[in-house]
Amino acid sequence: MKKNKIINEYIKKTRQRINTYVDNNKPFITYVITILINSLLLRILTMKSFDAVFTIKPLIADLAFILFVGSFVYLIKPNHQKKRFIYLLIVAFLLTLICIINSIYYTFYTSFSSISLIATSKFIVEVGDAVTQNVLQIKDLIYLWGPIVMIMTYYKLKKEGYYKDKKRLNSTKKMMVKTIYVALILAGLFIINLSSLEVGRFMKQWNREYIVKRFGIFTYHLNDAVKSLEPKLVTLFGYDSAKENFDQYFIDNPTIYKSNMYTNIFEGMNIIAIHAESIQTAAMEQVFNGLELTPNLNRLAREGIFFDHFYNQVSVGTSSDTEFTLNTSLMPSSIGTVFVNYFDREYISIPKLLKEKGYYAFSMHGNNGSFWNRNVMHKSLGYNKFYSKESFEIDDIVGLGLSDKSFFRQSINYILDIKEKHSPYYGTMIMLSNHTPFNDLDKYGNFAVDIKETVISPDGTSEVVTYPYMEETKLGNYFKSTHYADAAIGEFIQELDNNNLLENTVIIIYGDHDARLSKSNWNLLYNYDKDSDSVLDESDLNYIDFNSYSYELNRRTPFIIWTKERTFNRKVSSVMGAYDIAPTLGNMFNFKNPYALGKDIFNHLDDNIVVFPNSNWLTNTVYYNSQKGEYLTLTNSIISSDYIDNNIEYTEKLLEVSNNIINYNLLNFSKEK
Ligand code: GP9
Ligand code: MN
Repeated sequence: MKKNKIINEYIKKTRQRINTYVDNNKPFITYVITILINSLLLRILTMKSFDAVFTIKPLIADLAFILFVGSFVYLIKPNHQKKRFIYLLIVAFLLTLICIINSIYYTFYTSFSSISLIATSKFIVEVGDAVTQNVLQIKDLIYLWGPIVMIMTYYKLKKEGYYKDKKRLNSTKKMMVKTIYVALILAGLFIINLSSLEVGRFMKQWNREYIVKRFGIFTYHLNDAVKSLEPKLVTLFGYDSAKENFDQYFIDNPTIYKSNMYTNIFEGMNIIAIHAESIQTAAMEQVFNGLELTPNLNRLAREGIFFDHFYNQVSVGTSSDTEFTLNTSLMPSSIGTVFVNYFDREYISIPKLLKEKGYYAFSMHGNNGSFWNRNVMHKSLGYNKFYSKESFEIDDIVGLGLSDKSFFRQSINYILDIKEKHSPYYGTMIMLSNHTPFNDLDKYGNFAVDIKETVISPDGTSEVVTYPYMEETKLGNYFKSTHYADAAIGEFIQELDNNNLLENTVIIIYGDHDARLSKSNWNLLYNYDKDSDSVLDESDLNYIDFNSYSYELNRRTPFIIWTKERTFNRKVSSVMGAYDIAPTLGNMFNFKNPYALGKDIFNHLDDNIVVFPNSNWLTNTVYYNSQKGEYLTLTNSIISSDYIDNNIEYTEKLLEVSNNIINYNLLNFSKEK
């Protein structure tokens, strides 16, 4: 009885407190609610995602942000109610403006705006275009209802004598501290509920839709502002020493083009480069129940030149880092991502070098053009045209979006059109379907990743016994997805052939990075015990130690050079990095990048080195782990400490010069001081 009374009393008091708070802070509450609704409205109207209504996370993040910036209103003395109102109105107007700008930007780019894009004069015209071509649609202005309601509320309250009430004078600086507390608690709640995927994507900031959907527009822009400042801050100092270091590097390591058996063999031929999402060389090596997992890639690899120890050198920019490194022979940036943060620098790239030789350069991708900021960066890299999602009919979806099969099918007409108008051409086809999390299983077709064995009983009858093996595992799903991607590549090559597009054309295929699956997945593949349907015991004689080095070495992705016009049947097993592609193709197609960090692999089959962005490095004889300061020898040859030290030094210098080139825009010779 007594307990109930206390509870009732408590509820009564809390209710009273809330009522007093609401009564004393009506203008502030109006501000919070209207802006919160505007942010929600933006998510619904742009991404047309009605699940945005039911997602609590972005609402919490928005609320924390809105409360925080609004809280400073309590610094203004309570008897200056008009000034307080003006402060709230200005904040509300600015936040509404963010919604309006994004609403306009989204219509044009199917993405959200970025401070770095607007602030960079080179691209302002583009954003300017977007604004002028999108003359004030009603849906962009709808957000103004917020400030209008605030103004109306202000005058209504004024008329009612609300501001004359002495009670309102209680809300002072103390109120600000309390509001900030609430904002911080909300922010804390929001942060502890984030998944690692959400945190990862937030740090990278490239998937803008995803971030706005999960974090709300204001947190997105806050993060965007910080990310946009990063590259500016690092370049404020140190240009002269960076330039000196750059000059010295290329004196010590000049880019030499020595001729070899492949010099100029493909000069003047078209290039179609297939960016094969997440394809690992290890996947190409898989055979299940007598069936090759990737028969098409395997055939192309057999007939062409196949580099089976090719490694990507990606950092947080994954796909985009490979596109960058492959085209420029530079390393990805150590801070941020080149495609997102350093798109406004000058780069020497394959498209630009080929264009000097009369080529036309294009790229195609079935996803949003703003992913990885490609719509801006592909222009920077020198592609004449980038065909993104808008150019394709989204008639078949696998994984992240338009299926590879449909994408390739639809691209044929575009390529035919390009062929008619331009010759020769260089095209990059960026695949999409084989992307983590590889769970669109019913779309991949039927490819069993189990083990089927025929057992003959003593009475002569036979029976097929099935062991699950990779079925229902993440790696197994990845294999099924890879099988789909391989089939898509096969169909594409066939269609190109049917349309005479293989004539005078070289096909380049590269896996863009590994599938990012954990070590335990691969361990099961290489150490499967049928009887227990699990990993073999380590003491078993057949147990293969798949350790962290094996994992790193297993991240190989295929690199294939193939043309219908000539059979090579060549496998190259020396280690090679994505930065070696431009110099290697340069020798074959006769274009030269004097500031390449990679090498023509055919002149360095024995002494090549693959540098990774985390300063690990790999040669034919050693994998060096710079985090641990230890290495694994890959052959029986004796490794001298000089060999290790020289390569460590080379790696550090190479990474430094690459970062300097990007940060200080050192390839922009027109602006040289
Ligand atoms: C997105 C696709 C994926 O369009 O290229 O990028 P990733 O996650 O592989 O870096
Ligand atoms: Mn990728």
